[in-house]
Amino acid sequence: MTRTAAQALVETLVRHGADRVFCVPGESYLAVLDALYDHPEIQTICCRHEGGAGFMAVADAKITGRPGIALVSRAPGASNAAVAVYTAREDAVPMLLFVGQVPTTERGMGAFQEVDYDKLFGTIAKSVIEVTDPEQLAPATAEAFRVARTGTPGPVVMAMPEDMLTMQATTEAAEPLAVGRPAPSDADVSRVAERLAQAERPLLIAGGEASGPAARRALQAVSDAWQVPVAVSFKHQDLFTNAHPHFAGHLGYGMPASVVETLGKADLIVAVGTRLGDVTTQGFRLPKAPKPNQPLIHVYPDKLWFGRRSETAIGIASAAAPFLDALASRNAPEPPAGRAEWLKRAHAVYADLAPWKPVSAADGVSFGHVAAALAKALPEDAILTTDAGNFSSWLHRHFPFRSTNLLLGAASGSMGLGVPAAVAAALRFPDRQVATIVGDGGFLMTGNELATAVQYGARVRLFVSNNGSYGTIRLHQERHYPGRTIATDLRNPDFASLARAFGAKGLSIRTAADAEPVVAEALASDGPVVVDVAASLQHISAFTTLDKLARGGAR
Ligand SMILES: Cc1ncc(C[n+]2csc(CCOP(=O)(O)OP(=O)(O)O)c2C)c(N)n1
Repeated sequence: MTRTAAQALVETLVRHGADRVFCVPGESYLAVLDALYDHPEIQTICCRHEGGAGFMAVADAKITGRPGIALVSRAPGASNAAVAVYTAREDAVPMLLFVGQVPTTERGMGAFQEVDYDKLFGTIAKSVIEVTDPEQLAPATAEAFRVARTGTPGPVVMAMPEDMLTMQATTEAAEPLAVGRPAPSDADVSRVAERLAQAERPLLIAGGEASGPAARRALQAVSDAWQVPVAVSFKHQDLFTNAHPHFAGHLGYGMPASVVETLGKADLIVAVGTRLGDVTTQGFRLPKAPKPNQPLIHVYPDKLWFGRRSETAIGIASAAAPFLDALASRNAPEPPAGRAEWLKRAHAVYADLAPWKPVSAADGVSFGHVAAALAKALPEDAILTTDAGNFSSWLHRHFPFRSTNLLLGAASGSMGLGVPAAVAAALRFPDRQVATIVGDGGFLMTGNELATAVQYGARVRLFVSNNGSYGTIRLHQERHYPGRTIATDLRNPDFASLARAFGAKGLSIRTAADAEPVVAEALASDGPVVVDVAASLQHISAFTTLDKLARGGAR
């Protein structure tokens, strides 16, 4: 039986278990859309901007562990989607971006909306494939799934010339290719067990590759059995229950110097499922690059990262879950005498920062009131999504994440993920609470996807920190160019009215006293909700104020 290449592509997606794709339609890949029409087992979510569609695919991949899929039109659509491709690479998330291309007969002629995707995505995608032979589209798609998931997961861009898509293909839809899931050898685990048994002050740093439910359970089991404190990498604060006495903090932005000082006293670091990036290592100081102050054991599925930043004593090419499982099942000996004291010191890094003290502000509500109200009201399995900006400092500082929560943020630091990630999460989990915190800057970048939430009934709760500023950049201006504020003031719409115009519920938090009742009302609502928070700019982050900055105060 023959089929068009586009039909073979969609059948291949079905065979790979794809059940949802995010798109903005384009004339360049009409044949794929038409093939999707015949496959209702794949839900096609029509978005409002390719950045939003791409971010939804990134978030969906973070949730399911399978490649997130976005389809976009040629050059203009592809350019709009680039931020999500970059984020998928930075966050090591498997993603497939299918892009239309001009007909093969016009390729190289500078045709309308022709672009060389190898060049456009060359440095941000893991791989770029342009398929010109209709017989190859299905097998190339299977290969794209494999590449996106192998080693360091990442984005694969598939360019599809318009005429190729409608040509007949005799090849069957392609079956999934095997993806190796590297596991440690017994000898590897023994070497780690020996070092751990001897260390007085070990520290485990867990990252995003350890975010599946099995890895979370095994992480807890290792920490309990081996009496090891656990710090978590940037934007992965949900991997380990923060209130647990072994939790040693979130290695994100804004951490006081004392964090590196205290945790840097570790005499062994075991990094699992993290690439030990710049933010997590607090500027390549924990562990120190290029030569750490203590032996570093690095466990990651891709050995490319061993020794790349910091000298590695032992590198184990393994996924987090099998390594942690194997380690948890070893008999842990009684730890050395100083261990209990070390656990206390490591937990104090988090515990000293975490308590929230209500503050009053003359120019609005400190966003800490919202974080505190969310902490009080959200159930244990709530999903939180964040955008990039200072408002997130209150969440990271004061929200006591549990390993049953799911936190979706961009380690790439890209603004714009928060709202699309909420839509993707609410579609996956219609019965769980999905709360988003986003700035007024980020909300007007991809908040248009509120329309997508309304259209598909995604129950998102979006809390907008309306401080009238690109606050993060304002903070940097205050530090480096005090009194010379430029291009950071924002004049905003009333986000609650805007929400109503979209067909969502619009609420407002105007005073600190509004925080708890309005959060409760938002969480009790049936459909999508936007809460406009009149946020204080004076309280510019959870760590400082404009007045302190003006006095040359730290942070
Ligand atoms: C796509 C993108 N553009 C620009 C930046 C630079 N940037 C980082 S934070 C920020 C301001 C965020 O403002 P807002 O969303 O209002 O949150 P706030 O910092 O005020 O809490 C900007 C412009 C970025 N990280 N990503």
